[in-house]
Amino acid sequence: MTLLGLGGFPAEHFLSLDMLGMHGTVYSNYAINEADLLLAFGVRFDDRVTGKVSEFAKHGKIVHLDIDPSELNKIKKADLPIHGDICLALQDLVRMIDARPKGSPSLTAGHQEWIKQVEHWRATEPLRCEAREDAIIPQIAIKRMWELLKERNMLDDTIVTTGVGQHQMFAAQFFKFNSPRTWITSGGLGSMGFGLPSAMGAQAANPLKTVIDVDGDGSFLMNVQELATCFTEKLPVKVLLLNNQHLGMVVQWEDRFFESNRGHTYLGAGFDQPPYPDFVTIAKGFRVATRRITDPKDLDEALIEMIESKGPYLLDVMTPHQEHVLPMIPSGMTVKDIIKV
Ligand SMILES: Cc1cc2nc3c(=O)[nH]c(=O)nc-3n(C[C@H](O)[C@H](O)[C@H](O)COP(=O)(O)OP(=O)(O)OC[C@H]3O[C@@H](n4cnc5c(N)ncnc54)[C@H](O)[C@@H]3O)c2cc1C
Ligand SMILES: Cc1ncc(C[n+]2csc(CCOP(=O)(O)OP(=O)(O)O)c2C)c(N)n1
Ligand SMILES: [Mg+2]
Repeated sequence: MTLLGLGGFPAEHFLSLDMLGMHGTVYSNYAINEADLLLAFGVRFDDRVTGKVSEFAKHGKIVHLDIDPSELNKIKKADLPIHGDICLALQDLVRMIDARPKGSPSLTAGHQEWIKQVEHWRATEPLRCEAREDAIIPQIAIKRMWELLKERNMLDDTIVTTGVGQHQMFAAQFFKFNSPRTWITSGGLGSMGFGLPSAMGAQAANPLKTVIDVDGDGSFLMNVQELATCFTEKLPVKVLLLNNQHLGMVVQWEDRFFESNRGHTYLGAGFDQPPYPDFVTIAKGFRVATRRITDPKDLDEALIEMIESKGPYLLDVMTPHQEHVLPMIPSGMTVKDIIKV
């Protein structure tokens, strides 16, 4: 699945390979790279998915189905381009499969070896993150939130939105979306500031659901004034703020590709200073319930307090800025260049 497709197929299904692309799983990228046939339905081969286009899915044949004819053969040449609505096209496909004469060879014959291969990649190259005793790792914060929601049977009634950056990618990787329309994120142009307003819209449309904005400190700051709307309109949106005091995604590129030269990517007031800005004071100013945590021992209790709160809530989770989103296929490169550690 692409970033925007998450939830379209249950992440916990054994055939799910999770996200592909720049920060996708190793196993999905290997599978796309080695597949004989790629059914690319309702996707537009964004550069964060393909990396170097000429090398992407080079091995197999591509069937590309899109409702917008201008997308066909635009970025990636398709062996079979199909212009149509996916709903109707899939219904037609099922009808054609059902109409095959009795005794036709099974469509899944020969898939066993392939599935075994994919299982092997998945077992040997899982998404990795290591908990620390001295700091809350952003991936763990998201993973624990997912587990707590699952334990409470709340997953199908929870909608997650995000800002743009590392926290967005960690959410895509570590929150397992099992149903459509439970995940709202800004891909493509990737607009920081998207998380809170989109959560408010989702909450207004789904008053009985739990809506959680997993946000970054930089992104959240761009529309922080909307806490007032949450308060006045009684929108009980929750914000899980992964506060690394940096424009973390840019810092990651600085660290990996620009010898850690910092270009105004530090947001804090000094490493010996308390967190800046003080989001807890800001939330209090808007009369939004809030709490800051730094100790991993407090994580579960604080997450439960956030999930169970009746009104809007801001949980300010201090996280280390040294964490990188991995795996990563650097821009314009191929699956062979994947960075795993
Ligand atoms: C920091 C950052 C990192 C990112 N990293 C990744 C990454 O690792 N992996 C990743 O996948 N993405 C990543 N993205 C997102 C990426 O930029 C794109 O937004 C995303 O890959 C596009 O997904 P898509 O092609 O499924 O969706 P869209 O761009 O929405 O394209 C959907 C396509 O489906 C067609 N369509 C719509 N309705 C129908 C219909 N009814 N029938 C048929 N066709 C239809 C549309 O015409 C369109 O061509 C990242 C974004 C950011 C900001
Ligand atoms: C409006 C806007 N400006 C700049 C960018 C470029 N950009 C992408 S991610 C990012 C850093 C985001 O920082 P933060 O919200 O704190 O998230 P983190 O990566 O630290 O999790 C920036 C500046 C953008 N996507 N949108
Ligand atoms: Mg940040």
